[in-house]
Amino acid sequence: MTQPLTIALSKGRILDDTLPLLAEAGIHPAEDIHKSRKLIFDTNHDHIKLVVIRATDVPTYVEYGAADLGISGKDVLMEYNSPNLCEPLDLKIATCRLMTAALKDRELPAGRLKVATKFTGVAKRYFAEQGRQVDIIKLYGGMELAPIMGLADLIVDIVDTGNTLRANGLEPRDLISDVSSRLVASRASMKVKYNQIQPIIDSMAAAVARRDQ
Ligand code: PRT
Ligand code: MG
Repeated sequence: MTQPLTIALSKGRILDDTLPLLAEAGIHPAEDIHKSRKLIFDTNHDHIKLVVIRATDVPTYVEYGAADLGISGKDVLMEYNSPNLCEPLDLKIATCRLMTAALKDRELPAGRLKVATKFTGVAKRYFAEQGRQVDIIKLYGGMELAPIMGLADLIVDIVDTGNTLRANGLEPRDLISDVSSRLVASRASMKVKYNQIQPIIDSMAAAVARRDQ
């Protein structure tokens, strides 16, 4: 018998790129996700369900086995940083970059740096690798404001076009990582539910490859 299988989708901008890719992989929600307030959706496959949750919650659902597969930004996965998760496929959607940024033309102080970010784990590891002493200041949004207000010397944030930085008198400095959304699974469920999960990975991989052509 086919066991039920749940895929956790990140809502927001990743979802906009995910739904067409799922469709190309032959997985269609039973109703329009954008028009519904539901969080759980049946699909055209009897055994596959979709749940739509906050991007930052996807790795948690997958790690604890509440969802079998998830779709998450690499930034979110780097911040979550769990050895129990694996990334069987790069979906190449919702691409952007994790970067440091500072006020345009502003020289950074020589000593300890104040770094504002919501990616505190990523920032800690990055500056440790650089051998740079930093104080990390956790913010939940609007990071661009921190250097303007003198709260921080640097921010670590997502950059796509760079327009948000420029509009606030900031400039990108160093690349920390390229970002795209990934299919994520737990190492445990990859073993236990391999026969269920692998066909979905395969059909999504084929859809990604067709786009690359
Ligand atoms: O809002 P909430 O806290 O629930 O979640 P969220 O803001 O993390 O979700 P959402 O829907 O914004 O999606 C975030 C995910 O999309 C990230 O984790 C990335 O993997 C991916 N992604 C891709 C982006 C961008 N591109 C992006 N441009 N996430 C955010 N941005 C924002 C960025 O924070 C900055 O404010 O866009 C602005 C920069 O864009 P440019 O083009 O002005 O440089
Ligand atoms: Mg947002």
